[in-house]
Amino acid sequence: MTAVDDQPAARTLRFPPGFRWGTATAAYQIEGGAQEDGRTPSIWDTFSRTPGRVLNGDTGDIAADHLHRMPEDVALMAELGLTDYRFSVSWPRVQPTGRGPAVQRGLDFYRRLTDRLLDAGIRPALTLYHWDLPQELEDAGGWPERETAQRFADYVAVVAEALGDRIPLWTTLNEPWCSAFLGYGSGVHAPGRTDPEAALRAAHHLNLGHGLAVGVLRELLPESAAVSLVLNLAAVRGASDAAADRDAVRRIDALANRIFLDPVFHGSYPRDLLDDTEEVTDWSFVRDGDLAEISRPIDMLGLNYYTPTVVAAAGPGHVPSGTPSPWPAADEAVRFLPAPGPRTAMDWPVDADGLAELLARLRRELPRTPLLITENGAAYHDYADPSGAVRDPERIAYLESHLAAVEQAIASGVDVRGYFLWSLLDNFEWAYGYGRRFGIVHVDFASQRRTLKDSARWYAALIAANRGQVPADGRRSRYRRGR
Ligand code: IFM
Repeated sequence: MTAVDDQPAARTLRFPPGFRWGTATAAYQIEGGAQEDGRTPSIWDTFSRTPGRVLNGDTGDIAADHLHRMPEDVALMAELGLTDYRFSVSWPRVQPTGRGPAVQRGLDFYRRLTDRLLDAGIRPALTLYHWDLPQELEDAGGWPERETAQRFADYVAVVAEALGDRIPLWTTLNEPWCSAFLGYGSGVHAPGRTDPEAALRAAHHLNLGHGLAVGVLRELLPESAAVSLVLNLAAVRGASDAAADRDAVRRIDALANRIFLDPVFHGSYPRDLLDDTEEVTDWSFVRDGDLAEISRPIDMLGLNYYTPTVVAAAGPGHVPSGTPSPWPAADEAVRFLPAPGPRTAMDWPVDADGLAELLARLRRELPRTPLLITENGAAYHDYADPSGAVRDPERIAYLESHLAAVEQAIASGVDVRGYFLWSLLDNFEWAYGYGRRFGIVHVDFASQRRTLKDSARWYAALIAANRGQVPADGRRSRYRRGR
């Protein structure tokens, strides 16, 4: 069965043979089963149970019930024609206290998932950390403490020993910027701390955890397995070309991008970052040998992109917002401005040029590193109409414009190997709970019924056209109705 009838993809977006067509998810956002098989709370269980932290008091207790519906979800992926699927392992499900031996029942879920994917001809891409730190490790200090990086490396060994023979692509961390700066700076993500120094310490220890994990993976995985890191790099633009606005861009670029890119790819922290933040920290938590560890070579870089960031110099009379900032030491100096254009349900401007800008930059700066788009997508307030269909033309337009940017980037020489749409299923969107829907598959959270949205059919048609399964002649698609 396929999600497309015999009609072509709506546009003749063309990608090289072998391009990976995926979707991405994360454990806490879809799995549910929060108390099953010996799983203990992660920082997100604690945070979501804290009144006022998550919209409507939602938690990931049940989420999209993927823990129990995994076979159905893999069948959906096969129906869409996906070649790849990116998921994350829940640390507290496989190593509940963040220390010691693995819980086999926890690991078994990921073994079954991997086997199902491979049986369906879908390549698994495994992310080791997508924000669900075991609460016990947070109680011991969390990512601001060096010990957490070592705990992470030990957990990585547990997962690599169990699944190393079957997973071709491994990612250490997903979006360490969010873990460090939203988790410990602005506090809008778990664990909800608001301490600029802790945020910078966390960023370094996440980098260190990544480097230690790369070392472990190189030791335990077959040579054929690829190792990567996923960053949500910011496409930072200045409000004008004035020197002060350019300096605001430089400052945010250091805190959003170069704080990860420089140590990972060049073995150093940017001088301007250290200078900008000297009133917050002296960076003495960076020890001899750390940067060598962090800069172990990786095989690929994953880029997550949603929307650009526009900044200006704060200027005279600027009053910082007064709410805790995710940008250490930048609050007094930088103003954030809305980008123009239509917005998604996250209130994020739709702007595919930002993706093009980042890809061009990565080609200039890291010409020998293959890239994957590991997340890209949009939230809209989707619902099933009386006929049962879920119409999401804005999401299709969003995806089409961003995939067109990727197509063009490849044509201009950027080495992009694949695209993982965020997300397969509607899911727990962190502080927005179930109030934002990113899926191309609609989930009715009361019944857990899955319904393909129009965007899923559009994506399936595009994949089929590119995999040579249907002709792509530019005619408008007709998608098979209903499931
Ligand atoms: O849902 C998140 C995902 O977990 C990480 N990247 C951004 C997505 C949308 O906010």
